[in-house]
Amino acid sequence: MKKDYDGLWLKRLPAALPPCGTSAETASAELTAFFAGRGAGETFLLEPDERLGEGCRITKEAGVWHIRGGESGLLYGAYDLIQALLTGRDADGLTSSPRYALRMLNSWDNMDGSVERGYSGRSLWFEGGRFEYDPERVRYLGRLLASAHINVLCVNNVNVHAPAQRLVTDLLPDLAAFAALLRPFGVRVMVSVDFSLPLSAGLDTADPLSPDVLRFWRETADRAWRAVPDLAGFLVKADSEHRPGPNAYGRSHAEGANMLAQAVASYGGVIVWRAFVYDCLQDWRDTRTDRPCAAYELYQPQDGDFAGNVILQVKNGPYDFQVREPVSPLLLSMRKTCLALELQLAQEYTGQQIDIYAMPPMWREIFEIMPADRIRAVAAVSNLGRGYFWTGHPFAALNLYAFGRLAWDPDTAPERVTDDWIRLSYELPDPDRESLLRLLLDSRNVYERYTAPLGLCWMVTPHTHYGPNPDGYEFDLWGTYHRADRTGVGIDRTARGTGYTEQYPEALRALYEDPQTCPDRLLLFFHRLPYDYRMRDGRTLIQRIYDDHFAGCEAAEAMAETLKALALPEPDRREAAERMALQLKNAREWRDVINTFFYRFCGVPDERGRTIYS
Ligand code: GCV
Repeated sequence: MKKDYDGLWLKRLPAALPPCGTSAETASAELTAFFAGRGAGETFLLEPDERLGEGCRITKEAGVWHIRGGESGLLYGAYDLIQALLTGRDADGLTSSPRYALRMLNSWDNMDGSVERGYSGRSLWFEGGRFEYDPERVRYLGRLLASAHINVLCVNNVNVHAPAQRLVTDLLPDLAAFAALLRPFGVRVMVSVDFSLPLSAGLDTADPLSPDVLRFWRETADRAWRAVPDLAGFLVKADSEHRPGPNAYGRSHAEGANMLAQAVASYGGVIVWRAFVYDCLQDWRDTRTDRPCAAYELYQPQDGDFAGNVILQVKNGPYDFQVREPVSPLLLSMRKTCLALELQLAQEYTGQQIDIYAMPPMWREIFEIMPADRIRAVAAVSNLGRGYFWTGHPFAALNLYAFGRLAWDPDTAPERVTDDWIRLSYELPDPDRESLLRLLLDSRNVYERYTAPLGLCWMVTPHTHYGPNPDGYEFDLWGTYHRADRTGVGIDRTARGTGYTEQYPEALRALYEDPQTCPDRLLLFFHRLPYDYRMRDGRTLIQRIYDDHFAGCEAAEAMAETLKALALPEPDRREAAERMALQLKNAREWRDVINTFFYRFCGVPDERGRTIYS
């Protein structure tokens, strides 16, 4: 029987690709044999050069491919070369080194086997409150991550539920065994910890300034690093969505994070501290509090206060992985703090691995704006699970692959990384490959238009976050409002409004401040406008809302036709077709619900006479 993990882009890569620790001679022989088996007489020589670290250098000398690098550099170099050869690209003279030292996959796996916001099945390594896995499956995972150059895996959810607290106590031997399986692939593990852990251990406080608390964390770190000497660090969600944190003791986030940082410093560990902090008990009547402002207001004044081994992990936008948000101003402003960018591969708000949503074009926009010098790490919420396709939709694997590639080299063009993934995953005739490439690259635009064009956020079904419900979060306590009424829609986030635009550096502030210069795609994120507002293209706002929803839905229908014509192998073809039928249903529902929602407010019919239900 076919294994559940016999797929993804690894299927065309050699199964015995050298893990770290394999001798260079063996690895060279394995690579040579792999290509000989494919009828290509390529010869390889791996030459360890510790000075190159994770980086690598590839040359072809007298017909022989030389790969030079440190331990994981050799591994990455081997993968780069194979991928170049399989995708028909020249690799001679290629030198490569990572832009970001930590390229982290954050799993939101719970120890009962469920995955928060997981759309690909249950956890690959937890079940029944403990580690439970097939070691071969974990090694496959290691290869998968190494091939994308991802070097850290956080094994548990940032919402640390009771059994997961044991990962740094009595379950340490199990964590160590799991880490040992991934180590040969250059992947280190990380653990999410609960800030109130000292309380569960019997202390009467978790106050970061208490000497007892520091001692507790030192002992915890000591045990953890003794069990897993290359543990990458601890990930912490504190004072966020009801999780405990330093605020309960009147302490700042810097004080909380620095105490933990002190406890792990001697082991070379880092504290990854999430900046996803806002008032999740807001009263919708309160129009002065504006959730996107929250993180900057809290953290910017603490810039410079964080220890050198604290990394502040910031979601790409100021809200929460909506279809389109501006880049978080924190990423542009914390000059004296180590930062990590957090992305979400799990398609919580972007189609849940049913609707096609390829992320590289979106990340490109973020990387283009982000200052390279201050960002030390990139993290992504995993989209993996134990379902037949590890990523739900077979095409969602692109997002995992591309995340690793762009975390290594954010200058890689979305077209290039998407094309590479297609070539590695499918042997398609050229026209089909090009159709799939275009389909994927446009998929975010399509999804955005039928769901949430113009920067509209939060019109989703509460809790599940799939499908439309324009008022689902409007009278709720999460700070998630669009404030549509009969006069207009959107929130004024300019200096005259909530002042959010003022958190940006001057050039962006000025761009966003004026609806005439603000990009259309963010218009209703930054501005409150009447329905008859004249857009730059001459259309009214309401007409543009209707047009985008109609156009998005039509584009989804065209996508379905393109998909039907592709010579995809089974079972990918069947799985993609089944999901496409659901995507079309979703697109039509979004179009009709949102258009009707606005039509009922403003009473303006569609200029082109298309059906809008009343
Ligand atoms: C892990 C959103 C999600 C939550 C998630 C949270 C976070 O609110 O809906 O499921 O919790 O973000 O990033 O911490």
